[in-house]
Amino acid sequence: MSKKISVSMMCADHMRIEDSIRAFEAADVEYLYIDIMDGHFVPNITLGTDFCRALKKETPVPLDIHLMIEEPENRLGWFDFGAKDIVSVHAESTKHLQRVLCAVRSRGARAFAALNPATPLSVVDYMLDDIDGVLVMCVNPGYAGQKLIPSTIDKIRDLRRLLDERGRPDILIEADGNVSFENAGRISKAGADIFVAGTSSVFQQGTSCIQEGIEKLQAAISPEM
Ligand code: S6P
Repeated sequence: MSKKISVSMMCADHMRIEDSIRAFEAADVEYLYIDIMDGHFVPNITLGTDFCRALKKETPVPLDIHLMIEEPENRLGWFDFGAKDIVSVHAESTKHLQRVLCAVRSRGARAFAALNPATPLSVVDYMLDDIDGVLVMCVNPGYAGQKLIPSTIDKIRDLRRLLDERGRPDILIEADGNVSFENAGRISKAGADIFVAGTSSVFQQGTSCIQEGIEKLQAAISPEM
C-alpha cells in the first residue's frame, strides 16, 4: 500500500493560500488536512465550515477533515464533504462514536476514528467493520509546533499488529503531530499509511519551498528508507 501525505492547511501561509494550493496540486499531495477546532474540545479555534466549502470549490484534491469539536453528531451536517474525503471523529468527543462514523460513511466519505495520545486502542476493537482508518494523534490536539509523545509510535506499531492479526490491512493508519523529517521514518516503519505534514516538515521553509519539502517527506516515509 502506498504511503500518502496530507498537508495541514492550518500551517499554510493564509495570505498566500492560493499559491500553497497550487504547489500542493503540482506536488500531487493526496489530501488537504483541515483542522476544525471549536475552543471546547481543544483550547483553540481554527478553520471552519466556510473554509472547507471554499477549498472544495477551488481544488480537486480530497479533503481530510479532522474534527476536534464537541457533539460532532449534531454538527456533521455543517460540513461539505463527500466521496474520496476523509472525516476523522475523536473517540473522546462523543458518546456515540460508532453512530457518528456511520453517518460519515452514509455520505460516501471515509470514516476515521481519531485517538488522543492517552486513549487506548481498545476503543476501536469492536468497530473495525465501521471504520476506514484510525487517526493516531502523536501530540495532544490543539496546536501545531508541539513535540511528538514517544509512546505514540509504539501505539502505531501495536495498531498495525492488531489490524494484521485481525486480517484488516485495508484499515489505514494516519499519524498527526510533529511528523517531522526526523520522526517520519520511524512513524512509517511503525506502520503508518498517511502522514500529516505541518510546521516540522513541509512548511518549515515557507510557501516557495513547498515542493522540496514534500519531496523530502516522501523520501523519509518511503518503505525503502
Ligand atoms: C494539532 C493539529 C495538527 C497540526 C499539525 C501541525 O492539533 O491537529 O494537524 O496542524 O500537526 O504539524 P506540526 O508539524 O507542527 O506538528
